[in-house]
Amino acid sequence: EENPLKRAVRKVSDTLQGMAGPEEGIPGKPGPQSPPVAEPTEPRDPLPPKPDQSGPATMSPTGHPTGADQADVAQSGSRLTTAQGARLYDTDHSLKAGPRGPVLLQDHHLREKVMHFDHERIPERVVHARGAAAHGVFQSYGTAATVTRAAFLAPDAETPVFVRFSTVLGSRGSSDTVRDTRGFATKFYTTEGVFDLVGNNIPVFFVQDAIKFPDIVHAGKPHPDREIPQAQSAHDTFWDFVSLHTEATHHTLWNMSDRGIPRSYRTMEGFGVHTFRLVDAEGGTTLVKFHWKPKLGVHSLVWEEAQIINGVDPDFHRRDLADAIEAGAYPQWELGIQTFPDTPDQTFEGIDLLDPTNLVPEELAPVQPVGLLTLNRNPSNFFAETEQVAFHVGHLVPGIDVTDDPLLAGRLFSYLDTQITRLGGPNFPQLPINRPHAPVNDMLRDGMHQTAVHRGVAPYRPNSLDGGCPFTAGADMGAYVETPVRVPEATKVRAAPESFADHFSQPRRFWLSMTPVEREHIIAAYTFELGKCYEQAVKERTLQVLANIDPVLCSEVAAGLGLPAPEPTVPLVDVEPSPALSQVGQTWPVDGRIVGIVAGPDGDLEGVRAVREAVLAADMVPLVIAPAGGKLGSGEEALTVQRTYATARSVEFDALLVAGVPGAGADAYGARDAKAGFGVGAPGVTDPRVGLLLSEAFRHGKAIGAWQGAEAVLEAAGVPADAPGVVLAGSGTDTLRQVVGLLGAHRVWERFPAAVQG
Ligand code: HDD
Repeated sequence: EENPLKRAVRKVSDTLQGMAGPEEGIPGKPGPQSPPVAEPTEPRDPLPPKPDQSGPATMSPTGHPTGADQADVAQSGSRLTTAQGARLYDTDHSLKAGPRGPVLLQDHHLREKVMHFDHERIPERVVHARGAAAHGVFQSYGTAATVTRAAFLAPDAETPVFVRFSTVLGSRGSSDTVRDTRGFATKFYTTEGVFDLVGNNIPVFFVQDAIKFPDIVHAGKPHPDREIPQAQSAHDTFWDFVSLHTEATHHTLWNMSDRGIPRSYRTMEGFGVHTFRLVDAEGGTTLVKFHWKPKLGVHSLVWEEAQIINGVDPDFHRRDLADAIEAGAYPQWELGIQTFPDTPDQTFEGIDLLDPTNLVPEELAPVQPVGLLTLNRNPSNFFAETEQVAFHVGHLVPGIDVTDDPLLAGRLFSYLDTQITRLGGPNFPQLPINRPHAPVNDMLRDGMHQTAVHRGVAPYRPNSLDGGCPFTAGADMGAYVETPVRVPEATKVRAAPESFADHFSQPRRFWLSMTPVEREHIIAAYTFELGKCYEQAVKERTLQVLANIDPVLCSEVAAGLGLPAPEPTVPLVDVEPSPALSQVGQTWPVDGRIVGIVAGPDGDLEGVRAVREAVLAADMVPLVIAPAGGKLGSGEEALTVQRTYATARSVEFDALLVAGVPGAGADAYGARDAKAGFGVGAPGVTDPRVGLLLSEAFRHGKAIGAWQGAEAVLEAAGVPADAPGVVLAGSGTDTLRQVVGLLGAHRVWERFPAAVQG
């Protein structure tokens, strides 16, 4: 019996295969070889949603009406109508006084159609505008039940979820693989109401107080005069602010690390950032930090790869998430918690838990798994779900409470407030994607875009006219009761606590926890970003900040900028590294990895077929790359081509294999023989696109393999056969076996010249 994941990967591969031809294609989707499809002449009902595309239940589990049923809001009927349901006979021509005459004002259909179109856009999110989302389920292990009474964390609880990932700075249409923080927002539709965990892929934040949020965002967004650059921090205003406002140092360092350019949403960690307070059934409290740990490990792109992807496939992360789910290779994360005693000082091992620029090393407080998140359903409508979903850190359930983190306090205001502009009024909780799956009886009435038809006459308390309904509940009936935390006697001030003043020891810990190759990437990132700045003072001030993290970091970046390295202005603290912060050095599952198989028309088709099967068997995705689209070989055995030399670019693949050519000796064929299929264009020259494919993959530390003499192609691409991570074997499957071994480490790290030693 094939395991579900293998089945799933096989399905995606078959689907991709189908992209080239109608026979195996997606039903109804013409392939390039099929005859053009004529316009249908017979009406039919709208297509039902695919099984994996139905929206979330809009009724509570108890059947309580929480709004209109999905069926009421979907389009129905087979004939085109106006918004009012009147059937139309023509929607292609305006009503005119004669075919060449003026258009008449009385054309109500024209006016309705254009009026609606004129208002199709809503304001994009002021931050996190670019995103992608998916439905899923959260299965509780029950391990958190000792510290929280939250029903969705009880043993065996299963909760529907909707998760939206995002970049922070870019507009809605910006590229996915920019250097930026990523949002990781989860809506749990629990039986006790909605709980939103609105986190990021970086565990610390730029500012300690929400009053500084507009400042960091204004600095990070494009310059107000020319509105450039889009979706990135490589410009003067960003570096101006973070070099002056040194509490941003820790988050900025994470951004400049590989965390700023994730390989996939599926390979990102998520963090709740703030410290929250859990409350158990007896009222006992525990301070907590939330973590999402991806099952596939934490992996990143390399910078050049990220830049190329921005042009080649700006939807790289969005596509990756949707494809994986469509294939059934469901992304998974474990939710984990770090717990700390709820002491009056709210510190742990000297770390102020209310300072959101701090993390607590996992070596000091291990992350304890409490449940499993599986994303298993793509949204059926981007606007209705991904765009209209509204997260809010104040969407809390009994058993989870907030702390006095001043950043969190401001967020508790902002997330409701922003929806008034973005979603046009206070009734956004009625949008299908935002509706709780618990009964709602809220006494909130009327307002813009009200869709509920409320019953009763007395939406006020106390009342007698509606029989006193609705009644309040006690804590024993699941009411949300704020934890009676003692507030220390204090004087009203605009000030931060003394403990918030250390801006450098945590960044230094992060730097010291990195492997040499990760440090090299950080140095390169600072050098790139500051190199994009024009203001000398901004660069010099940033170097001063770097000197306060580490002299090596500072001097390397200074050398790249051609500037002197300053001395630190604070004593460098002797901090213990936290190995858990590094992404390098372990072996991870290879599920869902993309393996490109470069094949020429005269290549070892038998070998390619065997490799394709073996890639699938290893739960990865094989893509056959050939000079042209269509089929390789003929008859039953013909292989479908998924990528051509024109459409393939190395950045899409985690590993590349070059098919051998049977009967040809190493020196007799290949790069120098146009017949081998690698030499289109001038005979005897390797196709430059294949050369680029291989040389790029090599430069980006990807595993490369070739069999049966195809090493001549590697040689022509400038890929040394004896370099680390380059596999040459007698057969395709032998080559693949070794390449899979390399993929577990994500990249062939030995290929990066680690300029700075630990
Ligand atoms: Fe925020 C959106 C995460 C601080 C104000 N934020 C937003 C989203 C994420 C985060 C993931 C996108 C949600 C979605 O997909 O719809 N934000 C964070 C994290 C923060 C943080 C992890 C710090 C720990 N945010 C923060 C502050 C403020 C805001 C301090 C305001 C004072 N954030 C917003 C917002 C957004 C938002 C303006 C824009 C769109 C939205 O809320 O719905 O309210």
